[in-house]
Amino acid sequence: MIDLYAWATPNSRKVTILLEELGLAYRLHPVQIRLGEQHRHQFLAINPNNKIPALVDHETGIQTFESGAILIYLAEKTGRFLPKSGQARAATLHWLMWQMSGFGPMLGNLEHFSKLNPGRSADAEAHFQREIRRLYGVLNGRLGETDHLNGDAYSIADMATWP
Ligand SMILES: N[C@@H](CCC(=O)N[C@@H](CS)C(=O)NCC(=O)O)C(=O)O
Repeated sequence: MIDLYAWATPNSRKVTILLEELGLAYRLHPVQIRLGEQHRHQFLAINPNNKIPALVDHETGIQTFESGAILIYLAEKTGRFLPKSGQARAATLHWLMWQMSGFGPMLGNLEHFSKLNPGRSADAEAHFQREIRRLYGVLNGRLGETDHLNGDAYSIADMATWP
């Protein structure tokens, strides 16, 4: 059985999308981040970085956190949605890293400055808006040439980027 610690957020949804696509049984443990439950010591034992999502797989004894690492773990465990070799594997991993290091965090920063704290820093708002426009341009360009980010088939890179 798999225990998933999550809340209704984009990073958590990446993992529930994959678990549902794989048809794996899992228990969902809601971590209410607005109430600070991610700082409880029981949760820090699973993710010392106090962020959701985190996952414990009792079948293998493995526990892991960071949405991208969880996607790779589950894809490798089941042999699905991450090609085993070649260009499609390289592309799945580089688009996944693109989402994890650029698209996701920049959207989070833009939300922080433009939506949740408008007017606090015009420079930060302009900076993140520029960067997000650029990243959407990159994504639009890629999806203009192929149906799936890795250029081959539906993969964990698409599941990471959609939510
Ligand atoms: N890079 C991490 C980011 C995780 C993350 O930012 N989680 C947010 C919710 S989407 C969170 O737990 N926020 C609570 C907090 O920052 O205290 C991942 O992809 O798993």
